[in-house]
Formats: sequence, structure tokens, C-alpha cells
Amino acid sequence: MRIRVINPNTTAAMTAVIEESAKAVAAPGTIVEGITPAMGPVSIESHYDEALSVPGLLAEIAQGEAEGVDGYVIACFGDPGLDAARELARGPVIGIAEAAMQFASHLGRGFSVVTTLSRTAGRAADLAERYGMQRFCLGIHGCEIPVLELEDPKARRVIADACRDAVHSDNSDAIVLGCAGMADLCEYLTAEVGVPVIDGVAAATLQVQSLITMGLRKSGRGEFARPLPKQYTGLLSDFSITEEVRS
Ligand code: 5HY
Repeated sequence: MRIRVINPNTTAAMTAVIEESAKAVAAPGTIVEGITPAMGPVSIESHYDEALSVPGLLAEIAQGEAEGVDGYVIACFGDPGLDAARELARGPVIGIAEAAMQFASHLGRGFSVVTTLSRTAGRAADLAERYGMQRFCLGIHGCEIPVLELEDPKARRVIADACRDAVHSDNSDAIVLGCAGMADLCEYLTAEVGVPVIDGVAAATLQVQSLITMGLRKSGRGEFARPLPKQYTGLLSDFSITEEVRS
């Protein structure tokens, strides 16, 4: 099977971190391809960034469909464009926030989310509500490290401290990493903090792989059926839906 793991921001170094995390859990025979869109923000830290990441993401979903890709991971904690991607794709599409929260909910009474900037906490809270995870999500904490500064060696200590503080202040049993760029810190943070730390990239990859293994695809009827044929104009003209495609 082929799983396309799409980083909705356009920083290739972050895509490499994401791809490595996905490949680490993929089964033999599962091809994982990390994708950096051709257009979009270099990092996603606001609603504006998130909105403008969606066209580039959807272009990669459309390309995957043309190539017969079996399923997709949206590797950004805001799960941008998830519903639109599900309309375009025949196979499963899973966001890392959705997958990480679901995995964490199996591990204790509740989890804390530790993310980059506090300004993104509202989006994470909205997603917890949408996914029915409110009763498990005991707190959402920013460590005020911009997405593109996660590579700084000092960042991991700041994040570890934020995780420890979150576990104590929320009395939580697990940590959900609130950024795809933290995927390579999962092992270190698990050792430092002493509770399960969930990387949504690995979790989403395993969920997509499991659904495909079970022969399950996105439902072709109703809300997530393929979009109706429609012309788009201007810079979006390439996104026109030209024909009905059997899902
Ligand atoms: C992410 N931004 O996973 C989110 C994390 C965040 O560029 N990739 C990004 O800070 O919301």
C-alpha cells in the first residue's frame, strides 16, 4: 500500500522529520512518502497560515489520487483541510491531532496537549470538541517556541519542562505533542517526563494503515462524496472539478 504523509507547510526539513516518524511505524510493504506542497506558508501558527495551507495540501491530495495512493495523513496539528481532503480522496484521510488524541484517550483518565505558540491553543480546543475528546483533554499549553525553532537544541529542554508542568498542573496521564515538528522528540520526552508521549504523525500513519489493511475506504456517499463539477477562476483555476469520478 502507499500512504502519502503531507506536511501542509512548505519547510522540507520538517517534512523529513515527519516522514521519518511515519516510516518508523509503517509495516513491511507499506510505502510511506513524505510530501512538501509546492505552495503555502513555511510554517502554520495562525488561522491565516492554516487557511492558506489548504490549496497546496489539496493539490497534493489530487496528485495522490491521480497516482493511486491508498491513504493520506495530514501532518499538521490543526488538521487543516481535513474535510475537503476527505471529499477528494477515495481512501482514508486522517489528521495528526485526531489520531494523537484518540491514542492518548486509551492510556489514562486524560491527556495534556503541549504545542508551540499559545495562540494555536484555541484551534486545538476546537478540534478536541469536534473529535469528542473534551472529557479527555485536560489542558492545552504553548511553550512559546515558533514552529521553525524546534530544531534549536535548547528547544527540547523547554518542551520537556512544559510537558512536566502540564502533567502536574492538569494531573494528566499522557502528553499529546501539538506539532508535527516535535515528532523526533517523542522518545526523548517520554524518557524525560515519565508518561506516554504521543506523536500524531505515527498515530495517524498507523490508523490509515489499519483502515487500508481492513479494506476500508472513505464512504463515497453523502457529505464526503466527491465535490460536484465546478469551475474555479483566477489563481484557483487548476482546482476546477471537471467530471464526476466514481469514488
Ligand atoms: C504543525 N504548525 O504541526 C503546526 C503546529 C502548530 O507548521 N505544523 C505547523 O504550531 O500549530
